[in-house]
Amino acid sequence: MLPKNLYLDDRTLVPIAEKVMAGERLSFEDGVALYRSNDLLALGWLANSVREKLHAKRTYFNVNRHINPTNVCVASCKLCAFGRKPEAPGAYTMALEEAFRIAGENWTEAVTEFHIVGGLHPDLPFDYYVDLLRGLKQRFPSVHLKAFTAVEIGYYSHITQLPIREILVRLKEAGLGSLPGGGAEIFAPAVRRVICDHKIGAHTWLKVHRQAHELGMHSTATMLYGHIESDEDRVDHLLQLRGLQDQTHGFLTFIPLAFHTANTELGKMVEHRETTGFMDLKNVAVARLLLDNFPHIKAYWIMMTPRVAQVALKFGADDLDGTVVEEKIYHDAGAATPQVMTRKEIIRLIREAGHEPFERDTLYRPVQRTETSVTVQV
Ligand code: V47
Repeated sequence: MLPKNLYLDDRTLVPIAEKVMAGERLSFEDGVALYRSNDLLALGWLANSVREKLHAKRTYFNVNRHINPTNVCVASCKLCAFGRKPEAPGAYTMALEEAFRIAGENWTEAVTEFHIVGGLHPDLPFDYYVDLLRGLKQRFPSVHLKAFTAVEIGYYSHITQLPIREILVRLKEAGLGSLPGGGAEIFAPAVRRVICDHKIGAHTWLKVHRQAHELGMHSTATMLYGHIESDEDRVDHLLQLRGLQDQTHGFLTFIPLAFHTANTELGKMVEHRETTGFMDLKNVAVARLLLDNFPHIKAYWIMMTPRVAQVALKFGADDLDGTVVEEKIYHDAGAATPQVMTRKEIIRLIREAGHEPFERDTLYRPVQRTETSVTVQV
């Protein structure tokens, strides 16, 4: 029996809605049917019912800062506007002292997380990254270091000829707290060959996260949508993530990422400019429904705009990504969103949606603030 207040315009959703209400796992075919449906309000209603079961009206956010130590990259991914060849205009690499200075700049709101990702630099030794983490940890001991995508970890393994596990162990010793979810893109090999030919494949991406989980670290997962992928590719991607999560339970959150076309080779291959609000909300809702073993779904406001991210809180998302401060990957690709949002602004977006703001650290533990101190409740 479906609840009376659920109105299904698209009757093909009836069996899926019954499964969701009974807490049953959805299949590959169900996932494709969800993507094919244009009954966005029904998808949102269903995803919101799952979200409310898990988190009621609580909406998480964190105060973080992104640091991109270099944009120099040996890969030439068609999806990317951020990477540069070493001699190209705009190429930069931060000296360690510069990265430490930037980390502490405008310290108006004590951050609880540094989110650190960068290009695959041809000349920087692995020790640069170890020293970066160690130096940040020494200077900012209370800040969680969420650093290096699986693609970067795979690259460090390649340049050092050390196994992935050894790379993770050394970075963990230097202060690594968890891995961000970037570089996943779309796992389907045929799509990957076009959009990010030089990147590690799905197998290695999943292996890096599996090994990080086995070493006791958490991580996040992403999916890049809105380019040449099909509904089936997206569902396959989500179910591969769900499969690993069944085994390790190490993923904290899933973040759907909307492709931004400007200054990218891939942008020239697609007909549209940007994804639509409809598509953004549909991806949030479908992710919430398929990823039944992921505790959180994040609406990354930088990518979907604060306006759509706020609405996404009613379509399955329970987390707004943080204050960010300076963002390069999306802004190089044409994002018109601001680069920083204050705690106050994030709280307003959440309250206006009728939700309760909950400041978290990277591991979703509550953060308590006074005028002069920040403490994480362990
Ligand atoms: O891996 C690159 C994507 C990712 C473009 O883990 C692009 O909490 C759109 O992973 N258009 C990096 N997307 C960002 C990322 C992320 C962001 C926020 C939170 C977390 C988390 C992770 O951005 C890349 C790639 O998938 N990306 N270029 C582009 N033109």
